Amino acid sequence: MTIRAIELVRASIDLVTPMRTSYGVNTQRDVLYVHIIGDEAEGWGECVALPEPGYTDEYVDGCEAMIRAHLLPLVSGSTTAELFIHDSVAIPHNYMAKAAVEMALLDYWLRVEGKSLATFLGATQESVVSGVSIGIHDDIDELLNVVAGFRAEGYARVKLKIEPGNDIEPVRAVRNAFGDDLMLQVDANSAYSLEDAEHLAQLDAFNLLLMEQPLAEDDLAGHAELAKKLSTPLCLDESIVSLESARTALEIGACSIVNIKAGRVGGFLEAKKIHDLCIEREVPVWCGGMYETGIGRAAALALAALPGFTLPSDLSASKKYFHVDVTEPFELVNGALAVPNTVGIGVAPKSDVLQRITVRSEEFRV
Ligand code: NPG
Repeated sequence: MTIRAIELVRASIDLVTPMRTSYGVNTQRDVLYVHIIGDEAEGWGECVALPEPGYTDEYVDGCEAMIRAHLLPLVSGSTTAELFIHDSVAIPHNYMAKAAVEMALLDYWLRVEGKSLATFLGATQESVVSGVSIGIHDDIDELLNVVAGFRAEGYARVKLKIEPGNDIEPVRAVRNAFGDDLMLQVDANSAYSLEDAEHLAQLDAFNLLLMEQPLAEDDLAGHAELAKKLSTPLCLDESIVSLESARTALEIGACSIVNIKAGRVGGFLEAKKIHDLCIEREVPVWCGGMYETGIGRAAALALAALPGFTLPSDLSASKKYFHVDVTEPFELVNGALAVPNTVGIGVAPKSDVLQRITVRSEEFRV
């Protein structure tokens, strides 16, 4: 049952649609995998960091350096995910780097144990309702065509990226074109300030499910102030990096909905704690996305299947992101994705695809 080696694999996989947000344009998914090789099993983790900092201060190259120099030395032949998280507390932040190692350890030991990640986390749903996140479009007719396409594919919920100058009009156009029964929300990725409160209040007219992260990641007080001026529920994403930050945000009224991403909070064990806190406080949660390949998507689906995840996720079908996914593709069935129910994360990379997208890999004996 001993872990013998850990491989860091860098791969590059083209995105079907270059995604533009208030941080910039992503045309490729430059991804880092953590691959654990043991006597009886293998485990896979996917680092969700993007090529450049922006969404948070982490980025793929930085995560790789952090994992190689400071996190892999914490892993011995018998290190479990729980022990790794305990020992890595001494290293502040670096949530996405830690989460990638934790995920690989969870996959490895759950395969040894013969248990699925979904069962381990306490999943109660066999499928997860998929929403779709749509980047900023300058042309409204083009945006309406994109929304129509996803609606035709069966997506139950649409999330529109917004930024100053690209907000009220596109939201109004989508609401008018698709009617009130379309579940619709917006994501600002911190593009606004408290001075924009009156402007943002115009969005209250469109019956949105939520407004995600309008202000800066560290501005919890500002979000609490803004929440008093809006009827649209505020949801935090970038601001929620741990159980403690989730507790503080809820205590001061900075949000009434939480977007949970295991990669942003340092792993699935912390993500479950945040879920459990939100259930206790009757705060709805949903699972955000980070353009994961099938490896990360499989694990995120197990998390999104917990009972408190009552709002549609950003976990869309593989073909929204990649022409060929690194695992068997996740496909939308009745607006939802099936939760993997076999041991570990339930998937593994297809060796031919992994070989084709791999840029470089490095193996470390444990
Ligand atoms: O479908 O996986 C996906 C992407 C969902 O919009 C999405 N992610 O802020 O949640 C976000 C957003 C994002 C993440 C944007 C990272 C930019 C970087």
